[in-house]
Amino acid sequence: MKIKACLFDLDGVIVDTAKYHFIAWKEMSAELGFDFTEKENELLKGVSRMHSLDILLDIGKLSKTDDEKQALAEKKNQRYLDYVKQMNEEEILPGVTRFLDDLRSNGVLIALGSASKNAPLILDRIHLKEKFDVIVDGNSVSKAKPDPEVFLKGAELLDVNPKECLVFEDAQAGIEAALNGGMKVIGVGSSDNLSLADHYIPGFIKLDYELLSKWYQ
Ligand code: B16
Ligand code: MG
Repeated sequence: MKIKACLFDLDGVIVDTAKYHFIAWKEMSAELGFDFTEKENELLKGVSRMHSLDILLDIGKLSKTDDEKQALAEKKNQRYLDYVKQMNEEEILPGVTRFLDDLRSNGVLIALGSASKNAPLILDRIHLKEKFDVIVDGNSVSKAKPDPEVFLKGAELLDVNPKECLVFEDAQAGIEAALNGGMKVIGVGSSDNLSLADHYIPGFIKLDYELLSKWYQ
C-alpha cells in the first residue's frame, strides 16, 4: 500500500536527546543513593516522564509519595532543559533534514509523534518545526506508547488512513504503538529491540523516497 504520511518519533530518530535524559536521570539516582546504568536507561526510551521516574525508583527500590514524585520529575526536567536549551541544528541526526525535504517534494505528509512534553522547545532549538505538517507530543495525548494514541491523532489531524501511514521509531514501546494503530513501522538506530518493525535502518543517510516506494508499493 502506498505511503501517504510519515510520522516521526523525536528522541532517537530526529535527535539524540536520550543522552541528556540519561545524564539527568543518572544525577538524580546518584542523589537518591543508587547507581543507574546506560543499559537500564534503555527501559526509559519512548516512555513518559512520570513512568520513567517510576521505573527509576523501582531500580533503586525506593517508594515516594505522589507529591515527592512530582517534585523529582520537575527537578529532573529542569536538569534536562539545561542541556536542551544549548541544542542547535547541528544535533539533527545525519540525513534527517534531506529525507524530510525528499518526502515533502514527493507529496508525503509529515507528522511528529513524540512522548516528550519538551518536543516544541526542541524543534525550536534545532529549527525544524516548519518541516512538520502536524505536531503531536506529550502535551496533547493522555495515553503513553505502546498505546497508539499519539500516532492515531497524527493520522487524524493529517486526514490520512492509518494503513497509509509509516512510523519511524527507535523504541520498542513506539514500534508497538505504531503496530497497535495499524500502521507500517521502520525501526531506527542501534537498539536490539526493533525486531517487530517491517524494516530496520541504522539512520537516514541511505534512505530516500525511491527506496521507501520499493518497500511499500
Ligand atoms: P519529556 P520520544 C521520549 O521521547 C523519550 O524517549 C523518553 O526518554 C522521555 O521520557 C519522554 O520522551 C518524555 O520526555 O520528559 O521531555 O516530556 O522518543 O517519544 O520522542
Ligand atoms: Mg524515541
